[in-house]
Amino acid sequence: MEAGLEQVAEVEGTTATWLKKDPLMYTAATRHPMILSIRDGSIDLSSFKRWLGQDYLFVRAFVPFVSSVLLKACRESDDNSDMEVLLSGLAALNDEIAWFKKEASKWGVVLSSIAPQKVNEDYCRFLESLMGPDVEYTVAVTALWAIELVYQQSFAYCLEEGSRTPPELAETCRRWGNEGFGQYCRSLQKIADRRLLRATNEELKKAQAVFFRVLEHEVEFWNMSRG
Ligand code: HMH
Repeated sequence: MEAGLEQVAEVEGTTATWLKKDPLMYTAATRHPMILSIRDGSIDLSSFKRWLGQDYLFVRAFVPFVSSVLLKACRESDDNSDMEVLLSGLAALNDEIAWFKKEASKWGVVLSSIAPQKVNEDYCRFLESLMGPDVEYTVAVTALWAIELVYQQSFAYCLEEGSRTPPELAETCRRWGNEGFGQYCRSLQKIADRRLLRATNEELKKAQAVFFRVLEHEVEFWNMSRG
């Protein structure tokens, strides 16, 4: 008998089955033309600067979201190492905010005068919708994993052998494409898979919908940045 997706979930994790379910959507988010243009060196620097300013605003909204996931872990998790994984993510965001400021000044981007674009606002509103106490830890941590995964996969691709990423963009790519960040994403994935294995059907459905919504928001965010 052929193995169904549920049986695969027990062996390699629920999240792996989602990645297989809609490979085109996953590729759209992680191999976006914006990323391809960084990788082949053809990127328009005005796109990069637009991305930088908008992503800074996104990350500021991302901090309270990650905090809310940490809070849920402290209250709901069955494994106390989750808290340490999430705390390390939050600590990295402290560095990240400082890095955005430094990078912005390098490129002459004035962060204080940037207004969020609608796509960014919509994504931030989506994050807010996942912060309430009504959203289960399993669903929230799945969203967090998906959000981080897209950046990790996208920027790591720009660092692979044969890529022609401009040297002045390499540091940006390393921020999310480095091995430590890859490890962080795998830790988040493990947490999500562990929780999903014991989730109710309703939670599973919600988590899956949230996963695919994240991919859509990420594609929109790249589209917006590319202009
Ligand atoms: C839009 N998605 C977006 N921005 C980010 N900084 C990340 C994901 C990863 O942290």
